[in-house]
Amino acid sequence: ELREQTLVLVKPDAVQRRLVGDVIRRFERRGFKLVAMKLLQADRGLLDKHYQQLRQKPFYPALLSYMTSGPLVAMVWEGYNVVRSSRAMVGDTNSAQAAAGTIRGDFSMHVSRNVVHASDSVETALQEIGFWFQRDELVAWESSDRDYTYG
Ligand code: DAT
Ligand code: MG
Repeated sequence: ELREQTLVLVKPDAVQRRLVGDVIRRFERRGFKLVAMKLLQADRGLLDKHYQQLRQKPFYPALLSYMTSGPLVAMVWEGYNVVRSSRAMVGDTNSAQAAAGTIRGDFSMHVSRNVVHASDSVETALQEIGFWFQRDELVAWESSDRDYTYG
């Protein structure tokens, strides 16, 4: 499916550390297509939905305070196998174990400041994109290099 989409968040630590461009660059270089992007201050209501599976975890209060500590950048990337490929590019949840060459492995050391989010399945991605974006914020466009990035 060439139209698969995923949600990527450049988390507040990465915005503060001026890493937004580095994250975007990796997705662009891989060939994925940017179809939505915005800088915003997330509120608790949005994060409670986004992290609904984690609300009972002991670290959830700290995660909320980190994720609301400043602006973040939300993006939707599109392309073949983008959900799985993005997870591989992002690396292990725990930055201390993330492989070199991954975003977390190259830009962070600790699980509590792990720079980026990427959806973990196609179903989750659909749900998460709906939490962060209005339907009319996604832009449908054809990239001119299409025949050179897909066979
Ligand atoms: P991922 O972001 O790799 O999908 P996740 O969905 O399991 O990982 O958890 C979401 C975020 O919660 C993760 O990026 C960082 C934080 N987190 C997860 N496990 C944690 C832990 N043991 N201690 C502190 N923060 C944690
Ligand atoms: Mg997750």
